[in-house]
Amino acid sequence: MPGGICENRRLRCSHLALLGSIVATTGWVQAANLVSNGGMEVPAIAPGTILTFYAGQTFGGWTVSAGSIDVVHGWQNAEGLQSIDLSGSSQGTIYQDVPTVAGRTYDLSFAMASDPYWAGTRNMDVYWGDVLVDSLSFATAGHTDQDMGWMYHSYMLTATGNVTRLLFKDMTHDNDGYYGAALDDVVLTPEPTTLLLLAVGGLAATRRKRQWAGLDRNARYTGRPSRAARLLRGLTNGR
Ligand SMILES: [Ca+2]
Repeated sequence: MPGGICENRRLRCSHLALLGSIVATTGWVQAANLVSNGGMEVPAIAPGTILTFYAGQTFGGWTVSAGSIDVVHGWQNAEGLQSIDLSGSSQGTIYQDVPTVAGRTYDLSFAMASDPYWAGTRNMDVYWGDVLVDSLSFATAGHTDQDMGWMYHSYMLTATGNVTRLLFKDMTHDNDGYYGAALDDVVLTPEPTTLLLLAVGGLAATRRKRQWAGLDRNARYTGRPSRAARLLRGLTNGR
């Protein structure tokens, strides 16, 4: 069968070849989380307990660089069985250095809430390399340890080197240091649409911010399909 299945479907096959190239180039299919232990499930601790890590210590890929944090297994989590209080006994900072490609764009998302055992507002800064991505706050009022009110936040970030430091810093100042921002479900993946959009018409790779409430991290995908998704659908339909 000379030419195979593509012989009489040249246009569609060329589209599929392009799609395959895009997928291969962008890692669009099931891109792995570049963050280790983004769900704060390591180390696994006993239900109803906390485990504190101090500056200079590491846990499951994260390094504590200031203050301390608590791994918590007991309150409602955004994902899995554990999350962290970013202020263990003093305001904590954690980071990890992730492999990146200069010029490439990445999707960062995570869930934020607060240690619910003190009624104030929690603050947290997020850094991507030297860039302050966002300064977030979370009001604890109305939430409990079984109704944490997790909020997801997501950003499009461009790397400038082959390693980028992702850092979370508790900025809660008006408590005694034991009640900080809660953090869970940190996911960093290569942006699947950036190269496609560049290929078909250009895109300024800029930061974007979205946020949504609840425990379903996929909730953000219930909105209108992105331009890239619509283009991909057209390609796969042979149009
Ligand atoms: Ca978790």
